[in-house]
Amino acid sequence: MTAREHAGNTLEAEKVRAKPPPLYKVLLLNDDYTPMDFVVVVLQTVFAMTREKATQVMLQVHREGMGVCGTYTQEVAAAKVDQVIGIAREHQHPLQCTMEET
Ligand code: TYC
Repeated sequence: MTAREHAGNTLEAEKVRAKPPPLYKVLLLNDDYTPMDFVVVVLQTVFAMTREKATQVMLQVHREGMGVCGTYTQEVAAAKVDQVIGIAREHQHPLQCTMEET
């Protein structure tokens, strides 16, 4: 009897056979206009970073052009990208954020 056929265990068996979901990096992009302090607050708010971690990530993006904010499932990554872009728009900053499969 296969795992799929095992009476009463269908859901568990499907879980065992399922592939893990693909993961996505959320990437923050540099620009010349968004204030550094604003980027730090966005990273603390959306990605639950400490002020120190958020400052490190912001400075890496500022110096290197791009940085990783975190790795998430597709839905969570997309929601975080939307949140970052939404907060930036509300404050009329051009801050951009995107996601990429790991
Ligand atoms: N380069 C911006 C400045 O000098 C700061 C900045 C950092 C902007 C990170 C965007 O994702 C960013 N004010």
